[in-house]
This record gives sequence, C-alpha cells and structure tokens, in this order.
Amino acid sequence: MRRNLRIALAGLLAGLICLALLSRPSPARAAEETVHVTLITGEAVTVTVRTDGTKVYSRPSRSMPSQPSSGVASNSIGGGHSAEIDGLFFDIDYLIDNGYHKLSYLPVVLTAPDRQSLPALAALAAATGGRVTYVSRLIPAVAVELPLAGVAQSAGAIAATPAASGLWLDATARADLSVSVPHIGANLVWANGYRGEGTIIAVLDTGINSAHDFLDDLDDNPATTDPKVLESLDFTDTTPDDIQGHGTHVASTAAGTGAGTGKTGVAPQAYLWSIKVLGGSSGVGLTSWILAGLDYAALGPDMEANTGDEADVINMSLGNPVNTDGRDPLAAAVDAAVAAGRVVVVSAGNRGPNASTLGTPGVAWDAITVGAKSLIDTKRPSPAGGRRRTCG
Ligand SMILES: [Ca+2]
Ligand SMILES: [Ca+2]
Ligand SMILES: [Ca+2]
Repeated sequence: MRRNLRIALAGLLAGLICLALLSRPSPARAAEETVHVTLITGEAVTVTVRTDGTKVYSRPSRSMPSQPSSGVASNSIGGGHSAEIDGLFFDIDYLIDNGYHKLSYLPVVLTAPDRQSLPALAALAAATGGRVTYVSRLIPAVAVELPLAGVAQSAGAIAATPAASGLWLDATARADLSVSVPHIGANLVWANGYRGEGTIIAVLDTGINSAHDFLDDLDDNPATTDPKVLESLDFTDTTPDDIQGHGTHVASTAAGTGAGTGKTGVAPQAYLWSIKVLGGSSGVGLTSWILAGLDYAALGPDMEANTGDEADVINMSLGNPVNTDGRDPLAAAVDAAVAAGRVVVVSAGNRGPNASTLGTPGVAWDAITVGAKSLIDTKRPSPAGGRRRTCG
C-alpha cells in the first residue's frame, strides 16, 4: 500500500517536472579573452574567446594527443590504462564554459569495480597528491581534487590500477525550470484519497525556503506546530538558504499547501527534505555534491538502506546535458537509490526531441525521467528525448 502510494505520488511528480534550460546561451563578451586550460594529460591549451563567443584553439607547446582545432581533444592519457576515461576531460569548450580552467586542481570522480576496491583507490589518489572530498555510499566512487601540477602522472597511475574502473570529470549539473500544475490531473488522484500523507519527498535542488507560506506548515494554521520541511541540509559550498529560488519553486509544485489560495502542490500533505546540492545564485552543482545528497536522501542519516529513516521519493529537477550510456556516476547513483527502495524522479533536459538528447542523470535506467509538456497538450518545442548513448 505504502509502495503504491509512493508510486502514485511519483507519477504525479513525474507529470509536474516539466523541463527547462539545461544549457544557457553564453552572455555576449565585452572583449576578446585568452584563457589557458590544462587537460588531464597535462597538456596546456590556449584558447582565444572572441567577442561573438567563438573560440580559437592553439596548438599546445608540447605534443598534443590531437590538434585542438575544435573544442574536443582526443581522449588518451597514456598507454596501458585499464579504466574508462570520461570524454568530458577532453571537451575544451565544456571545461572553459563551466569554469574548470580557473581552478588549480582537476576535480574528478573515480569509480571502482566494487566497494572492496575503494579504500585502495582512495589511498592511491591521496598518495598522488589528490585531496579526497567525498566517498559515495550508494556506488563505489570517490571524489578527488587532483592538483594540476603532476596531473598526468596522477591520472595515469590511477587509470592503471585495477582498483579503478573509471575516471570521470566532477561535472556540473544545473537546475531545470519547472512549470505546470493541475493540468496533469492531480485532482483525479486526490479523489482517490492520495494527497501524499506521511510521504517524504527529498528535493535535491537549490534549497527550500521553509518560511514560505506554502511550505511552513502542513495545515496552514499557525496555531498548530506541524512543520512540512523536516530536514534542511547543505552539500554545496555556499549557504543552506535558497538563494536562487528554484528549489522553493519545485518544492511548492510538489507539496505546497497553498495557504488558502487553492494553489496547492501535487501532494499537499507530503513532508519535504531540503537537500541543497546546487549552489550560488545560478543553481549549479558538482556531481560530487549531488552524490552526497543522493546518499542522504536514499539511505537516511544512518547511511544504511531500508532502515526506515529514508525519504520515500527523491526529486531531481536538475541535470548535466551530457548524454551518457548510463554508467556515469550520477546515473549509476540514481539506479542504486532505486535499488535501495526509493522512487527517483528526474527531469530529462530540453535538448530534444531528437535521439540521444537525454542528459544525466535522466539517462538512468530506473529513474522516472520526465520530459516537458505544454499547457495545450503538445510537446514543448525541445524536450529532451530518445535513448541514452549506447556502448560500443
Ligand atoms: Ca502556511
Ligand atoms: Ca500548523
Ligand atoms: Ca537508513
């Protein structure tokens, strides 16, 4: 019964998470700019960004894996490695557009073939000068900052160990806009008695303003003490507050009480957990922050599966527009959360509707991934769709 309720609720949420802007156009630049990017190979690439946003890529001083006439270099970090290497490490445009060239280190997520291999992998990363910033519970993965000085040697040593199955850029995910409401037929579900009573929805987002009149208490009666937002955690490098506003919007759409206006969320009786994984005023988060938030939502404060302290539904109106084969850390962690008994609802992105336009973690096999829908029952112009990228 509880499972059915969860699924009904998740279905409602799925209808609501209409999408948004995964990639935003770059603002016009005031002047031509020259930036330097150090790749995981240790090679330095100089890029001139013109005022119209176009880029000119230099030949590096040392031999490059390939001539970077485009924004993508060939993905080789030396011979003999056994681990999979994320293509984003060689996507020069992605690295610049997301500010990685401004860092003195390369943030990576290392995956291991199994949990037993994780301590050896973390130890090796630390021995090469890396700083371990997070160890995932849902999947065998560890987030590490590798100093740019000696990054090629560090990455080469890590890639060569059997304790590593993959090296991934600690990529950035962004908030997806959420539109919508009663249009999806929530009233039909309410008529069957489902209003989310007793259900906990973890909102992995920019935070939630728990003082908002729609979110401050379950019965919209200040005379009774019955908070709706039961947890507020911050896994970003900013503050727990919802500076950006997206998380509060999503939370209200999912579970807002309406405060007498009649504009309630889909599950007005549900509780909320605010799991802040997107920081700053722009709503951007690292993969490692989201892995940490997923651990908490799916496993609860005791970090163990199915002990009764977990969220029932996990909502992720966020994504990285990179279409993967579903084995990247974010998608793998979402699948692990579902395997741990949670219902996970993820937005699809809006690069579609063509093939291979789903972002991650929308590509996760077991997530309920939701595309966009307009209020006149046509698909929005560009909801992401299609299948994940296939292997081989
Ligand atoms: Ca209220
Ligand atoms: Ca109250
Ligand atoms: Ca638990």
